[in-house]
Amino acid sequence: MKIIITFGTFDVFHVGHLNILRRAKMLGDRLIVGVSSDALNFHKKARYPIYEESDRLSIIASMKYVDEVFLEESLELKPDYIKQYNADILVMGDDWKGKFDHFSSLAEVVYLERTPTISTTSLIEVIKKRL
Ligand code: C2G
Repeated sequence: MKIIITFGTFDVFHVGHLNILRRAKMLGDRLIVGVSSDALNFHKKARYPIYEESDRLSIIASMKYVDEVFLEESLELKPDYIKQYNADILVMGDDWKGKFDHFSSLAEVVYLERTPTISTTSLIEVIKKRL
């Protein structure tokens, strides 16, 4: 049984999010997703997500590729989450390339290519322009 773990905010869910979850699941048997809390997001990006954490958790939990979700409360807790969920592989998009290499003694670290052109930020800009 190979366990995969990945993390993200997954705000304003889009096909780039779907693609990474699908490809992450293909690397193993069980996919666990840490969804960044609203507070963590504010800490990282100085703004709250559009969708609140309980909705983001529900959306991710409903994905057929996802076996379990939990709330990621702190970036510093990654090693604890990896151990807690017995993860064999940590998957992140390649915008994080190199940033998690130091966890390679705990789990294999794999960066998957991001889906080009789409992002939550660009979607918000497009929506704003159309208003
Ligand atoms: N992603 C992608 N392609 C896109 C946009 C996002 O593959 N066009 C991936 C990101 O690389 C990430 C995941 O989707 O692996 C979630 O993206 P975000 O919600 O932007 O996650 P982020 O805010 O970077 O949070 O602890 C780490 C953080 O929680 C990651």
